[in-house]
Amino acid sequence: MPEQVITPELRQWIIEQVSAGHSSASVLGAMKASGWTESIALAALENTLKAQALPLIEASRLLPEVVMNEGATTVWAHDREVMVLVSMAHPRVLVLGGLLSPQECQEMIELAQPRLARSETVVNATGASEVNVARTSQGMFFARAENELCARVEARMAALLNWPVERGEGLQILRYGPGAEYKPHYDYFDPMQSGTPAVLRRGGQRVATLVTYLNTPAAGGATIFPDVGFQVSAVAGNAVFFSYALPHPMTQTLHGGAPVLAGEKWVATKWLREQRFE
Ligand code: PD2
Ligand code: ZN
Repeated sequence: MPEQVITPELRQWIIEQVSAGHSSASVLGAMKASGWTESIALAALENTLKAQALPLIEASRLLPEVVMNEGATTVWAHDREVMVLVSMAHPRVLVLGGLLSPQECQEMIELAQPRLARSETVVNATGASEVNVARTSQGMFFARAENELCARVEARMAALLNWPVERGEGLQILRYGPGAEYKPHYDYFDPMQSGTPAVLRRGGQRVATLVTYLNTPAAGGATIFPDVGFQVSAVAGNAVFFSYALPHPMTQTLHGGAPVLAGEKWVATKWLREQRFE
C-alpha cells in the first residue's frame, strides 16, 4: 500500500503514462489497482494534467494577445498609445491604462443611455451569464461599427489584441447603480449547457474578454478574480483584459464585478470569439 502523497515522482509517472498514450481512465485504474484511494488518485491525475497540459494547450492556441516590444510600458493601438499597467501569466490578465479618452468614455455613455432606459423592463439575458442585481443594473448592445465611435474603438481594440474586428461581438454597455454587482462567473459558454451548440454556431467559443471602465465609481465596483485573489479598480478609460484557451474552470478566469458602494459604474465589454461573429 503506497503512502497517499502526490510526489514529483508520481506526477512524472502520470505524465509518462499519458504521454505514452494511455487514457486518464486507464491510468486511474492502474493507480487504484496498486492501492491508491480513488479520490486521491483522481486529484493527483487532475492536478498533474492541469499543471502540465494547460500550458501546452495555451501555447498551441492562437489567442487575442497584446504584443509589446521588450521592456516597453506602452503599446501603440491603431490611433492611440495604451499603457500596460499589470501583466499576469496565469490566468492571463492585463490591466490597461488609457484605452479610451475621457471624451470617448463620456460619448459612449451618452450614446448608450437612451437605449438603457428603453430596455428597462426587459429581463436581462446575456446568454452566458446574468447581471445579478436588484433592478439597478441595465445593459445594451451596440452592433459592430454601429456609429463612428464604436468603429474607432473596435479598430483600436482589434489592433491592441491582434484579433480581427470580425471575431468580436458588438460592445455591451452596462450601468450599475448603487449596490449593484455582477456575481462571479465565467464568460465562456458552458459546454454542458443544452443551448451552447446553438450559441457556438455564431462564431465559436468566446476566448477572451476586454472590460473597459467608462467612469470611476465613487466607491466600489472593482473587477475581481476570486480564484487568484486579484482585483482591478474601475478607473475611467482603463481596462482589464483576460483570455481563456479552454471553456474550463482550470483557466482560473472566474471573475465578477464587486458591489458599487457609492455612485454608479459604467463599463463597455468586448467579447472575442474563435471565429467570425455575425
Ligand atoms: O463590470 C465588471 O467589472 C464586470 C465583471 C464581470 C463585467 C463583466 N464580468 C462582463 O461584462 O462580463
Ligand atoms: Zn464577465
